Amino acid sequence: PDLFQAPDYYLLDDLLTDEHKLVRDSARAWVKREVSPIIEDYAQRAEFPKQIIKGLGEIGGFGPYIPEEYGGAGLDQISYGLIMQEIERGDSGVRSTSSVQSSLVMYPIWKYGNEEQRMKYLPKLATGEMMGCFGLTEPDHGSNPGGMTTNFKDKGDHYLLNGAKMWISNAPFADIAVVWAKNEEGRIHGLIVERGMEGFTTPETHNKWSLRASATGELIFDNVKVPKENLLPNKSGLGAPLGCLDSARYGIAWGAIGAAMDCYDTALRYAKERIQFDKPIAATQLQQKKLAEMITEITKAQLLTWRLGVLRNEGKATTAQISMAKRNNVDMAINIAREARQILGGMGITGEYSIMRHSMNLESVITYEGTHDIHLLITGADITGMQAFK
Ligand code: TGC
Ligand code: FAD
Repeated sequence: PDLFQAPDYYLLDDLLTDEHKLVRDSARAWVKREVSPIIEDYAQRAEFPKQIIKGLGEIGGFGPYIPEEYGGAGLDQISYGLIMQEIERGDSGVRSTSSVQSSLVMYPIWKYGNEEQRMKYLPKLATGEMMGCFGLTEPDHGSNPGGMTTNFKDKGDHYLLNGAKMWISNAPFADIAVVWAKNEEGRIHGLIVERGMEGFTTPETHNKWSLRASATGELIFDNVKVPKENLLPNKSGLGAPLGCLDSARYGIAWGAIGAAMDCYDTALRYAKERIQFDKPIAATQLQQKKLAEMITEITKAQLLTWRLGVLRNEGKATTAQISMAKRNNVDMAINIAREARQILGGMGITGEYSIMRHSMNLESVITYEGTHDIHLLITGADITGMQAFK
């Protein structure tokens, strides 16, 4: 009874295994207990609640699908998605921390790293004892990361790294950064840069109106000497970071459903209790239209995303299919947050309820990991065979 209500209009639970439901319910209970009571305060103060890191690791929030031999939870893609849904029901910024650690730090070390790198980093990242961040975006290269100018030179016994990354989630407190940079031939490679290396700094980005409970910063490399063993050897080219994004975007597609559910759930309860003109506002056609459209859109997104999860379990999901789900679901969630906010009237703008925080958070989610426009262009290129970016 103290769990969130979970809209399940098309009995999606019938499509889940007992393991899926167990994983989801424990994540849900943890978010309700550890995140929801404190998150508004941290968001207001623009601070990341570091005390939740250990718990995030325990519910499988760090590397849910990474094999257990490396400390991961060894779960399938649907369980991964359900964990993201439950975390983002609490806050998109907390889900960001989980996405970055799992799909943008652990995933590339697991997929593109050697056995030594896997054993050195993955078990500690899985528990949260070590935290990571992912540096792809630069001040002059956001949607077009292939144009990056961050670069490294081979100095015999080490690499010399120079450049800067911007808008990096977790940067201010991360112990390591997976950084994408070009070598002397202009080929993109991933390097593991560790806090404490001389010339490496991570200034925090202040005054955000969105994702306030997530720490964002820059990564600055001023002649940083990176040991040669820190280069990820098994994949290079833009496809390497884009492969990580496939995994993170899939998680965001599920996460956005969680934020939408929380807004819908809050608005439905409020509408049933709020009396104006001597009747609940839920009994008016205008508010019913809003609520009915919300549950319709949530249900469509759930089915789309569940199917995508099955395709990913079978190794068949394409980048363009993932783009469609990320774009659709974040757009769905941001619209629901806006409508739900209106149902609460003036109360909707306060921190007493989670809706305004979700609404502001989703402004980042619709921009990061590929903007709303870029995902449309990925679909456009896929169905026409013609790239419109360039
Ligand atoms: P394009 O020519 O299409 O591709 C370059 C090379 O990459 C290959 N490739 C992929 N490989 C693996 N997985 C994928 N998903 C791939 N997509 C493409 C492709 O085959 C090609 O290989 P090759 O061998 O022929 O060279 O590249 P493009 O330069 O035209 O760019 C395409 C575009 C615009 C779609 C891409 O650059 C893009 O997705 N831009 C958006 C950037 C973005 O999403 N940045 C996210 C930064 S990280 C972040 O926001 C984290 S927030 C996390 C949080 O807090 O939760
Ligand atoms: P731009 O690329 O400059 O885009 C500006 C506008 O132009 C957008 O509306 C875009 O859709 C549009 N546009 C761009 N190109 C085209 C085109 N060809 N055709 C039509 N329209 C176009 N990055 C990381 O690497 N790691 C992180 O951890 C990370 N975390 C983030 C956290 C937050 C809170 C935020 C806000 C961003 C984060 N990012 C991160 C960066 C994020 O991925 C970029 O902001 C995003 O990719 C967009 O890049 P940009 O901001 O430079 O916008």
